[in-house]
Order: sequence, then structure tokens, then C-alpha cells
Amino acid sequence: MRTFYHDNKPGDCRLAHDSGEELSTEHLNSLGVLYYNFPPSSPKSSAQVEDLAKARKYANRDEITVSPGAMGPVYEEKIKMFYDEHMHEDEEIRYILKGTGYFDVRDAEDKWIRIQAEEGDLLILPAGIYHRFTVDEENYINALRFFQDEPKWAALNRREETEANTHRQHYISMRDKGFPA
Ligand code: KMT
Ligand code: NI
Repeated sequence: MRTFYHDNKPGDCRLAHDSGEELSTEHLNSLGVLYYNFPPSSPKSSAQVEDLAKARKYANRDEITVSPGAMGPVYEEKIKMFYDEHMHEDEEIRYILKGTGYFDVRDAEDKWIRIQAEEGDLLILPAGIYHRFTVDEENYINALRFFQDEPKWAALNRREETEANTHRQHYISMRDKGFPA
């Protein structure tokens, strides 16, 4: 995992768009984003992932592969959807089994932070944070998605009425407090 400010230059979202300005995991934590690394090749990893899922009450999961081969003709359309800025009323949990991709999240100043995710990374985006996802030029990522009980899983695209959403408002108040543990 590497984290940096997006360069905000136009062009293919699958390119790195690396401003060169790196950010720490602590900086992500202050936005409510949690990061773990459990290499799939390590024998301890599956138990560690299960422990985390249990502790955070992730009752359900599925596996997704984002690639032209796995998705067929809907691939480009899906990619566009993932890259539309949105939020959820639940956490977004992704455990990368194989491949790579970029999760972009907004910081407190509304700047895009790019998280370059790779095999073994487990990312938790808090409910209410604006974000988007894209594959990179390899066009391949395979991940587990975890869901809390009764997932409220709809993507709410960014617009004025989304700003008034109670989960969004709660997120902002937590972020303003710096996400105290
Ligand atoms: C999402 O919600 O953006 C996705 O599920 C994308 C694929 S997860 C690597
Ligand atoms: Ni999302």
C-alpha cells in the first residue's frame, strides 16, 4: 500500500496520477480509514482476517473480480460506476487477494487522496466518506468484500441531498474530532 495526493490532472483514471506527495497511514486513520496487511501467502493471515471480521461484526462476504475477463461486456460500464464519487451508509471493507487498484478518498479539505492497494491489503472506509475506485493499467483486481449485518449497501452519489444524509453528517462530526479511538 502507498498513499499519496492525486495530481488532479485530467486523463485516464487508471494511470497513477501520483503527485509525489506521500501520506502516512496515521493520516488515513485521522479520516477514519483503517488499513491492515494480511499477506494471503502467510499461514496466519486467514485467522487474522476472521478475527477482524468477527470483532467488527462482518457477518457476510462475497468475492469480486474486476477484470475484462471476469466481467465481460459490462466491464467498462462497471468501472465507470466504481469511479463515480459516492458514499455508503455502511463501512466499505475490501481485502485484496490478488491484483492491484486505486481507492481514492476525500480528505478534510476535499482533496483526493489515492490509496494504491495490493495483495494482502485490507482497507476499511468509514460510512459517509466520499470515495471512488479504479483498477490500474493491469485491469485486474480480486478481492473479498465484507458486509455488516443488514448491509445498507446502496451507493449515494455526491450531490446536495447526499450532504444532508445522517451518515454523512455523522462522518463529518467524527472527522472534525479526528476520529478518537
Ligand atoms: C467498489 O465498491 O468500488 C468495488 O467493489 C470495487 C472493487 S473492490 C476491489
Ligand atoms: Ni463505494
